[in-house]
Amino acid sequence: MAKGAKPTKRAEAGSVARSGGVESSGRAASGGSRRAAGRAPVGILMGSANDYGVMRAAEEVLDELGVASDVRVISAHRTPQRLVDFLAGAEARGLEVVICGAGGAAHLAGVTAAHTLLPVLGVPIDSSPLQGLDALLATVQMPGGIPVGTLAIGKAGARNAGLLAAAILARKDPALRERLAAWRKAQSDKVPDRP
Ligand code: AIR
Repeated sequence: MAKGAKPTKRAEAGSVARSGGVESSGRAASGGSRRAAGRAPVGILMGSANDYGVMRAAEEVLDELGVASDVRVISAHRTPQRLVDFLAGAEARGLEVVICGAGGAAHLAGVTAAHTLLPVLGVPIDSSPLQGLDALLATVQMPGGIPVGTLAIGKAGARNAGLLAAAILARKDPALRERLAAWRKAQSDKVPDRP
């Protein structure tokens, strides 16, 4: 495993059967995700380990939906070769969607999109004195021809990136689609009628 890659120590947690990296049961998360287990269909990249406080929201919601993710610290600037290496075998490893979170001059999602045909979702991280506005503009303002689906700044964006990745996978996975529908219903049920 590349230096800086997140450990897979939680990969064995739970005993839910998997199919192609997506759990075949609708079991909800029980506090631990299963990173890089088997052929994880979603990659979660972040420019710094300091971004994990935000990006774990993507990992957690995918875990709630029974979708395995491969979580890595990869910087487009500080570890460019690590990014190239990670993406070189991505499709062969079963990756289907890549989520990228970075702050400041956030080029991670854009450079990732330049190196893969997989859909890339970008999460601007609010780690700079500009509170993520710099990362938002750097991530969203891609030149025509290389798309990045950009989410909101910070945790909401990371959570939505996870949900959007699941929605993409659910197009070809009816069981995941059902879990996503159940997740949405549970969310609705939690909203009180009155304050
Ligand atoms: N970053 C790292 N390499 C390229 C970029 N844009 C970003 C990280 C992090 C911010 O720089 O995504 O949000 C600050 O990183 P650090 O490690 O100094 O805390």
